[in-house]
Amino acid sequence: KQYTVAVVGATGAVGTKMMEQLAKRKFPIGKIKLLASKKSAGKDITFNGQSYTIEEATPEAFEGVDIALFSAGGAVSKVLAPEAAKRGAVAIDNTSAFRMDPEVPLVVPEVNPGDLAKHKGIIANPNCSTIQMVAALEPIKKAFGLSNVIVSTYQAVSGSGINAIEELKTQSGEWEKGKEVEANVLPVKSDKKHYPIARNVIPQIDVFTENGFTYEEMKMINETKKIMHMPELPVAATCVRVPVVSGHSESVYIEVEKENVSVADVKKVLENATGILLVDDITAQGYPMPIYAEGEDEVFVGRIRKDLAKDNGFHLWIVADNLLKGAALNSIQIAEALIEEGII
Ligand code: 11C
Repeated sequence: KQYTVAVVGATGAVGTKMMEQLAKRKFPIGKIKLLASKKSAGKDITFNGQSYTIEEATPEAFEGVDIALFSAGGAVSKVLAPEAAKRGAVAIDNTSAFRMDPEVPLVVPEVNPGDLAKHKGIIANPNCSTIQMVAALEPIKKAFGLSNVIVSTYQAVSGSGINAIEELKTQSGEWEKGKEVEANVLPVKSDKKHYPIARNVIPQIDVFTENGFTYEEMKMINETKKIMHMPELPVAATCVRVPVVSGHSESVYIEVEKENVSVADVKKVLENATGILLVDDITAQGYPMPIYAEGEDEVFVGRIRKDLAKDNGFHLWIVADNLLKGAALNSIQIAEALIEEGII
Protein backbone atom coordinates (compact mmCIF):
# COMPACT_ATOMS: atom_id res chain seq x y z
CA LYS A 1 0.00 0.00 0.00
CA GLN A 2 1.07 3.56 -0.68
CA TYR A 3 0.28 6.42 1.71
CA THR A 4 -0.49 10.10 1.35
CA VAL A 5 1.99 11.88 3.59
CA ALA A 6 1.95 15.53 4.66
CA VAL A 7 5.01 17.30 6.07
CA VAL A 8 4.08 20.39 8.07
CA GLY A 9 7.01 22.75 8.52
CA ALA A 10 8.70 21.48 5.39
CA THR A 11 11.19 24.37 5.25
CA GLY A 12 12.46 24.03 8.85
CA ALA A 13 15.58 22.30 10.20
CA VAL A 14 13.64 19.15 11.17
CA GLY A 15 11.14 19.28 8.26
CA THR A 16 14.01 19.19 5.78
CA LYS A 17 15.47 16.13 7.52
CA MET A 18 12.04 14.45 7.60
CA MET A 19 11.86 14.69 3.81
CA GLU A 20 15.42 13.38 3.47
CA GLN A 21 14.55 10.41 5.70
CA LEU A 22 11.32 9.64 3.81
CA ALA A 23 13.31 9.49 0.57
CA LYS A 24 16.33 7.67 2.00
CA ARG A 25 14.24 5.01 3.74
CA LYS A 26 12.00 4.57 0.66
CA PHE A 27 8.86 5.23 2.68
CA PRO A 28 5.82 3.95 0.72
CA ILE A 29 4.55 7.36 -0.42
CA GLY A 30 1.75 7.58 -2.97
CA LYS A 31 1.44 11.34 -2.68
CA ILE A 32 3.34 13.92 -0.65
CA LYS A 33 2.03 17.31 0.48
CA LEU A 34 4.56 19.84 1.67
CA LEU A 35 2.90 22.33 3.98
CA ALA A 36 4.16 25.40 5.81
CA SER A 37 3.07 28.79 7.08
CA LYS A 38 1.44 31.34 4.76
CA LYS A 39 4.85 33.05 4.52
CA SER A 40 6.51 30.00 2.93
CA ALA A 41 3.50 28.93 0.80
CA GLY A 42 4.17 29.17 -2.92
CA LYS A 43 7.90 28.46 -2.59
CA ASP A 44 9.28 25.52 -4.56
CA ILE A 45 11.30 22.83 -2.84
CA THR A 46 12.77 19.57 -4.06
CA PHE A 47 11.78 16.19 -2.69
CA ASN A 48 13.32 13.01 -4.06
CA GLY A 49 14.61 14.84 -7.15
CA GLN A 50 11.23 16.41 -7.97
CA SER A 51 10.11 20.00 -7.44
CA TYR A 52 7.05 20.65 -5.26
CA THR A 53 5.24 23.86 -4.38
CA ILE A 54 4.67 24.42 -0.71
CA GLU A 55 1.01 24.77 0.22
CA GLU A 56 -0.30 26.72 3.18
CA ALA A 57 -1.03 24.50 6.16
CA THR A 58 -4.78 24.87 6.64
CA PRO A 59 -7.27 22.36 8.15
CA GLU A 60 -8.55 21.53 4.65
CA ALA A 61 -5.02 20.69 3.43
CA PHE A 62 -5.28 17.43 5.45
CA GLU A 63 -8.19 16.00 3.45
CA GLY A 64 -7.12 12.57 2.17
CA VAL A 65 -3.87 12.54 4.16
CA ASP A 66 -2.92 9.24 5.88
CA ILE A 67 0.12 10.39 7.86
CA ALA A 68 0.84 14.01 8.83
CA LEU A 69 4.31 14.77 10.14
CA PHE A 70 4.34 17.98 12.18
CA SER A 71 7.41 20.07 12.95
CA ALA A 72 6.32 23.69 12.66
CA GLY A 73 6.20 24.64 16.34
CA GLY A 74 3.80 23.83 19.15
CA ALA A 75 1.26 26.54 18.31
CA VAL A 76 0.75 25.15 14.78
CA SER A 77 0.48 21.57 16.07
CA LYS A 78 -2.03 22.54 18.76
CA VAL A 79 -4.40 23.86 16.11
CA LEU A 80 -3.72 21.63 13.12
CA ALA A 81 -2.84 18.18 14.51
CA PRO A 82 -6.42 17.69 15.80
CA GLU A 83 -7.70 18.94 12.41
CA ALA A 84 -5.56 16.35 10.63
CA ALA A 85 -6.73 13.63 13.03
CA LYS A 86 -10.38 14.69 12.55
CA ARG A 87 -9.92 14.10 8.82
CA GLY A 88 -8.64 10.55 9.35
CA ALA A 89 -4.89 11.13 9.35
CA VAL A 90 -2.50 9.98 12.04
CA ALA A 91 -0.60 13.07 13.16
CA ILE A 92 2.97 12.41 14.29
CA ASP A 93 3.90 15.54 16.17
CA ASN A 94 7.49 16.56 16.80
CA THR A 95 6.58 19.45 19.11
CA SER A 96 5.91 19.46 22.83
CA ALA A 97 2.21 20.38 22.33
CA PHE A 98 0.74 16.96 23.22
CA ARG A 99 3.60 15.01 24.75
CA MET A 100 2.30 14.94 28.30
CA ASP A 101 -1.36 14.49 27.31
CA PRO A 102 -2.37 11.12 28.83
CA GLU A 103 -4.46 10.40 25.71
CA VAL A 104 -1.44 10.79 23.43
CA PRO A 105 1.24 8.10 23.13
CA LEU A 106 4.81 9.43 23.39
CA VAL A 107 6.92 6.94 21.51
CA VAL A 108 10.48 5.85 20.84
CA PRO A 109 9.95 2.70 18.74
CA GLU A 110 12.85 0.80 20.36
CA VAL A 111 11.47 1.57 23.85
CA ASN A 112 7.64 1.58 23.94
CA PRO A 113 6.25 0.46 20.55
CA GLY A 114 3.27 -1.07 22.35
CA ASP A 115 1.93 2.42 23.11
CA LEU A 116 1.35 3.14 19.40
CA ALA A 117 -1.82 1.07 19.23
CA LYS A 118 -3.43 3.31 21.89
CA HIS A 119 -3.37 6.38 19.66
CA LYS A 120 -6.49 8.45 19.00
CA GLY A 121 -5.17 10.29 15.96
CA ILE A 122 -2.12 11.98 17.46
CA ILE A 123 1.23 10.42 18.40
CA ALA A 124 3.93 12.58 19.97
CA ASN A 125 7.60 12.39 19.11
CA PRO A 126 9.68 13.09 22.23
CA ASN A 127 12.24 15.84 22.76
CA CYS A 128 15.58 15.10 21.09
CA SER A 129 17.66 14.93 24.25
CA THR A 130 15.10 12.58 25.82
CA ILE A 131 15.00 10.17 22.86
CA GLN A 132 18.70 9.37 22.82
CA MET A 133 18.82 8.91 26.59
CA VAL A 134 15.83 6.55 26.87
CA ALA A 135 17.02 4.55 23.83
CA ALA A 136 20.20 3.75 25.76
CA LEU A 137 18.59 3.35 29.18
CA GLU A 138 15.71 1.03 28.23
CA PRO A 139 17.88 -2.05 27.50
CA ILE A 140 19.77 -1.43 30.76
CA LYS A 141 16.48 -1.14 32.66
CA LYS A 142 15.20 -4.37 31.09
CA ALA A 143 18.34 -6.25 32.10
CA PHE A 144 19.11 -4.81 35.53
CA GLY A 145 16.28 -2.47 36.62
CA LEU A 146 16.78 1.27 37.00
CA SER A 147 16.45 3.33 40.18
CA ASN A 148 18.05 6.74 39.49
CA VAL A 149 19.02 8.96 36.55
CA ILE A 150 21.03 12.21 36.65
CA VAL A 151 21.87 13.77 33.30
CA SER A 152 23.84 16.80 32.11
CA THR A 153 23.52 17.64 28.43
CA TYR A 154 25.79 19.33 25.88
CA GLN A 155 23.25 20.29 23.21
CA ALA A 156 23.92 21.46 19.68
CA VAL A 157 22.53 24.74 18.35
CA SER A 158 20.53 23.01 15.59
CA GLY A 159 18.11 21.95 18.36
CA SER A 160 17.06 25.57 18.44
CA GLY A 161 16.52 25.78 14.67
CA ILE A 162 18.08 27.25 11.55
CA ASN A 163 18.48 30.74 13.04
CA ALA A 164 20.64 29.41 15.86
CA ILE A 165 22.89 27.57 13.37
CA GLU A 166 23.28 30.81 11.43
CA GLU A 167 24.02 32.73 14.60
CA LEU A 168 26.81 30.35 15.63
CA LYS A 169 28.37 30.66 12.16
CA THR A 170 28.06 34.46 12.11
CA GLN A 171 29.44 34.86 15.62
CA SER A 172 32.39 32.58 14.86
CA GLY A 173 33.19 34.76 11.82
CA GLU A 174 32.77 37.99 13.79
CA TRP A 175 35.06 36.72 16.51
CA GLU A 176 37.77 35.71 14.00
CA LYS A 177 37.65 39.16 12.44
CA GLY A 178 37.95 40.77 15.88
CA LYS A 179 34.45 42.31 15.58
CA GLU A 180 32.02 42.67 18.44
CA VAL A 181 29.84 39.55 18.64
CA GLU A 182 26.09 40.14 18.40
CA ALA A 183 23.57 37.75 20.00
CA ASN A 184 19.87 37.72 19.08
CA VAL A 185 18.70 34.11 19.17
CA LEU A 186 20.08 32.02 22.05
CA PRO A 187 19.36 30.90 24.66
CA VAL A 188 15.68 31.53 23.81
CA LYS A 189 14.45 33.86 21.06
CA SER A 190 11.52 35.08 23.18
CA ASP A 191 13.41 35.56 26.46
CA LYS A 192 14.68 38.91 27.75
CA LYS A 193 18.43 38.42 27.30
CA HIS A 194 20.56 36.87 24.59
CA TYR A 195 24.11 35.59 24.95
CA PRO A 196 26.76 34.61 22.39
CA ILE A 197 27.17 30.89 21.76
CA ALA A 198 30.50 31.09 19.90
CA ARG A 199 33.29 30.52 22.46
CA ASN A 200 30.65 29.98 25.14
CA VAL A 201 28.32 27.47 26.78
CA ILE A 202 24.87 28.53 27.97
CA PRO A 203 23.23 26.72 30.90
CA GLN A 204 19.73 27.58 29.73
CA ILE A 205 17.68 25.74 27.09
CA ASP A 206 14.10 26.99 26.84
CA VAL A 207 12.68 29.30 29.53
CA PHE A 208 12.77 28.70 33.28
CA THR A 209 9.90 27.06 35.14
CA GLU A 210 8.83 27.90 38.68
CA ASN A 211 10.93 25.16 40.28
CA GLY A 212 14.23 26.52 38.88
CA PHE A 213 14.53 23.85 36.18
CA THR A 214 14.15 24.94 32.55
CA TYR A 215 11.38 23.55 30.33
CA GLU A 216 14.00 21.52 28.45
CA GLU A 217 15.08 19.96 31.75
CA MET A 218 11.47 19.29 32.75
CA LYS A 219 10.84 17.71 29.34
CA MET A 220 13.73 15.30 29.92
CA ILE A 221 12.43 14.49 33.40
CA ASN A 222 8.72 14.05 32.58
CA GLU A 223 9.06 12.49 29.14
CA THR A 224 11.57 9.90 30.38
CA LYS A 225 9.11 8.73 33.06
CA LYS A 226 6.24 8.53 30.55
CA ILE A 227 8.13 6.73 27.77
CA MET A 228 9.76 4.22 30.13
CA HIS A 229 6.49 3.68 32.05
CA MET A 230 8.29 4.59 35.29
CA PRO A 231 6.34 7.46 36.90
CA GLU A 232 8.29 7.06 40.16
CA LEU A 233 11.79 7.04 38.59
CA PRO A 234 13.95 9.81 40.08
CA VAL A 235 15.32 11.85 37.15
CA ALA A 236 17.30 15.11 37.35
CA ALA A 237 18.58 17.09 34.37
CA THR A 238 20.83 20.06 33.64
CA CYS A 239 20.59 21.12 29.99
CA VAL A 240 23.36 23.18 28.44
CA ARG A 241 23.82 24.64 24.94
CA VAL A 242 27.30 24.26 23.45
CA PRO A 243 28.82 25.65 20.23
CA VAL A 244 28.28 22.47 18.21
CA VAL A 245 26.16 22.58 15.04
CA SER A 246 24.56 19.13 15.28
CA GLY A 247 24.72 16.23 17.71
CA HIS A 248 23.59 16.33 21.33
CA SER A 249 25.90 14.78 23.93
CA GLU A 250 24.93 13.67 27.43
CA SER A 251 26.76 12.68 30.57
CA VAL A 252 24.38 10.31 32.32
CA TYR A 253 24.70 8.82 35.81
CA ILE A 254 22.42 5.89 36.54
CA GLU A 255 21.81 3.47 39.37
CA VAL A 256 20.57 -0.05 38.59
CA GLU A 257 18.51 -2.26 40.89
CA LYS A 258 20.36 -5.52 40.45
CA GLU A 259 23.47 -6.11 42.56
CA ASN A 260 26.96 -6.98 41.28
CA VAL A 261 26.43 -5.72 37.74
CA SER A 262 29.77 -5.10 35.99
CA VAL A 263 30.77 -2.64 33.27
CA ALA A 264 31.17 -5.67 30.97
CA ASP A 265 27.54 -6.66 31.71
CA VAL A 266 26.30 -3.16 30.78
CA LYS A 267 28.41 -3.13 27.60
CA LYS A 268 27.08 -6.54 26.55
CA VAL A 269 23.48 -5.38 26.93
CA LEU A 270 24.13 -2.23 24.89
CA GLU A 271 26.04 -4.15 22.20
CA ASN A 272 22.93 -6.24 21.59
CA ALA A 273 20.43 -3.38 21.77
CA THR A 274 18.58 -2.18 18.66
CA GLY A 275 19.64 1.27 17.44
CA ILE A 276 22.61 1.54 19.82
CA LEU A 277 26.25 1.58 18.78
CA LEU A 278 28.80 1.03 21.52
CA VAL A 279 31.95 3.12 20.97
CA ASP A 280 33.92 2.44 24.11
CA ASP A 281 37.61 1.63 23.79
CA ILE A 282 39.60 4.02 25.92
CA THR A 283 42.88 2.24 25.07
CA ALA A 284 42.40 3.60 21.54
CA GLN A 285 40.69 6.84 22.73
CA GLY A 286 37.44 5.48 21.32
CA TYR A 287 34.34 7.35 22.51
CA PRO A 288 31.32 8.99 20.85
CA MET A 289 31.54 12.61 19.63
CA PRO A 290 28.93 14.79 17.93
CA ILE A 291 30.82 15.45 14.70
CA TYR A 292 30.99 11.69 14.08
CA ALA A 293 27.33 11.16 15.07
CA GLU A 294 26.09 13.81 12.62
CA GLY A 295 24.23 12.18 9.74
CA GLU A 296 24.11 8.79 11.50
CA ASP A 297 20.98 6.92 12.62
CA GLU A 298 22.35 5.30 15.78
CA VAL A 299 22.59 6.40 19.38
CA PHE A 300 26.27 6.15 20.33
CA VAL A 301 27.29 5.15 23.86
CA GLY A 302 30.73 5.10 25.46
CA ARG A 303 32.86 6.07 28.49
CA ILE A 304 30.99 3.48 30.55
CA ARG A 305 32.40 3.43 34.07
CA LYS A 306 31.36 2.10 37.42
CA ASP A 307 30.86 4.79 40.05
CA LEU A 308 33.62 4.88 42.65
CA ALA A 309 31.28 5.17 45.64
CA LYS A 310 28.14 3.28 44.60
CA ASP A 311 28.43 -0.32 43.43
CA ASN A 312 25.16 -0.03 41.48
CA GLY A 313 26.09 3.36 39.94
CA PHE A 314 27.33 3.76 36.35
CA HIS A 315 28.41 6.73 34.22
CA LEU A 316 27.69 6.81 30.49
CA TRP A 317 28.34 9.22 27.62
CA ILE A 318 25.51 9.24 25.07
CA VAL A 319 25.64 11.04 21.70
CA ALA A 320 23.19 11.16 18.77
CA ASP A 321 22.26 13.37 15.82
CA ASN A 322 19.52 15.49 17.40
CA LEU A 323 17.86 16.22 14.06
CA LEU A 324 17.80 12.52 13.07
CA LYS A 325 17.21 10.03 15.92
CA GLY A 326 16.31 13.05 18.06
CA ALA A 327 13.60 14.23 15.68
CA ALA A 328 13.07 13.37 11.99
CA LEU A 329 14.26 9.77 12.01
CA ASN A 330 12.29 8.86 15.15
CA SER A 331 9.14 10.36 13.57
CA ILE A 332 9.59 8.30 10.40
CA GLN A 333 10.34 5.19 12.48
CA ILE A 334 7.02 5.78 14.29
CA ALA A 335 5.27 5.91 10.89
CA GLU A 336 7.06 2.74 9.77
CA ALA A 337 6.08 0.97 13.00
CA LEU A 338 2.42 1.97 12.46
CA ILE A 339 2.54 0.27 9.07
CA GLU A 340 4.47 -2.79 10.30
CA GLU A 341 2.05 -3.32 13.18
CA GLY A 342 -0.98 -2.87 10.92
CA ILE A 343 -2.13 0.12 13.02
CA ILE A 344 -2.60 2.33 9.98
C1 11C B 1 16.83 21.89 21.83
N1 11C B 1 15.73 19.87 22.58
O1 11C B 1 17.88 21.27 21.65
C2 11C B 1 15.53 21.16 21.99
C3 11C B 1 14.86 21.10 20.66
O2 11C B 1 10.63 20.05 22.44
O3 11C B 1 11.08 19.24 20.51
C4 11C B 1 13.60 20.29 20.62
C5 11C B 1 12.45 20.96 21.31
C6 11C B 1 11.31 20.03 21.42
O4 11C B 1 16.77 23.11 21.86
